Amino acid sequence: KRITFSGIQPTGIPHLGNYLGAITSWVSLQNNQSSESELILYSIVDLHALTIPKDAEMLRKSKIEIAIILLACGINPKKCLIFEQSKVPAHSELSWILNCIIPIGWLSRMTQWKTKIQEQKNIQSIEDIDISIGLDLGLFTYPVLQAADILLYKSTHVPVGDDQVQHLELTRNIAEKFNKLYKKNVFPLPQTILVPAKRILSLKDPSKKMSKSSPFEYSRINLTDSPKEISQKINRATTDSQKGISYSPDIRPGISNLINIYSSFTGLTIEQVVNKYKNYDNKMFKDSVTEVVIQHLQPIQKEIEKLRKEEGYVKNVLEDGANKANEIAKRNLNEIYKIIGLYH
Ligand code: AQP
Repeated sequence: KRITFSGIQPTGIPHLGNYLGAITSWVSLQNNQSSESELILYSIVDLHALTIPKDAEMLRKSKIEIAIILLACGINPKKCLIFEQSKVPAHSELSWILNCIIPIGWLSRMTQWKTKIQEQKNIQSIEDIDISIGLDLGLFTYPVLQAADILLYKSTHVPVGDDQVQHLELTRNIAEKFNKLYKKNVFPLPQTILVPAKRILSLKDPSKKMSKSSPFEYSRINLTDSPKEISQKINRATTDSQKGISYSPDIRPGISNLINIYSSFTGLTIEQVVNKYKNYDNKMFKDSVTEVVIQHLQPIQKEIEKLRKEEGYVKNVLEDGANKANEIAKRNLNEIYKIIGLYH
């Protein structure tokens, strides 16, 4: 049976990275299900959001806003389960069990916590970061909870952005270790499903990914940004002074990022985009990117406005999703508790 799981953190408004790196593939997976027996779960992972301290009221609002945005982007609760992670306690319970079999070394190699600490503490080189730097345990063990999210449902497929590839590899290692330890094939090894868009980069500093939690508002385009904001942010995006438009992520990361965004929205290949715009200057190309982004986001934004007036419906969708997810999660956790000797 094919079981797909993915999550998004309610740490702010989803941006183009979340959209092109994850949400679009969530929608197409949901629409291209091959059989009735397939199961798809999309979770608003609020427990993960606690790894970056948040104002409680903001977190509450953010969760509803994310649910609205997912629905507006085309997530259909008739075809998949959409739910809040904290409404399914088995995520935390399995996470503890997995914590007990994971060496600290596996986690210390992960780059996500290092990048977050680097930004928080304004450290120049990622090489200078180790676990003695004043790191919260939750941020460090984030990938363990993520593995629990995935393995709890015995997921076989996980659509994520390029930035999560390392965590998925770790999840497979954890599943393998658990299966070996208890001599049972409990967890399938989940496959990573990557979208062609790969990593969308920060408009301010294209050596970093576009991120909800970056303090720099103009580093990202939120799905709710007005046409004026989109235009201002793209115009301000860091590029270079080289003439013409060419794709070279190492040498011209800023321009290449914009080409990637344009290509993802239009369906044109990178090559086709470059051919079309090679003689444009940066400003003219930025205008074209702006136009495409605004045009694409317009219907989504209309739907967001509509759903904002239907909060009751959105809450019902989440409750229904959590009820169904809980049923599966409890059954699987029960089996795991028996295998490891907690239950008879
Ligand atoms: N810049 C990105 N490019 C491509 N994909 C991305 N994703 C995130 N940023 C990019 C993908 O979006 C999904 C949901 O991400 P998340 O909210 O769970 O957490 P994240 O990966 O840590 O995303 P952010 O925006 O950077 O959030 P913060 O700043 O709160 O940590 C994932 O599948 C991710 O790959």
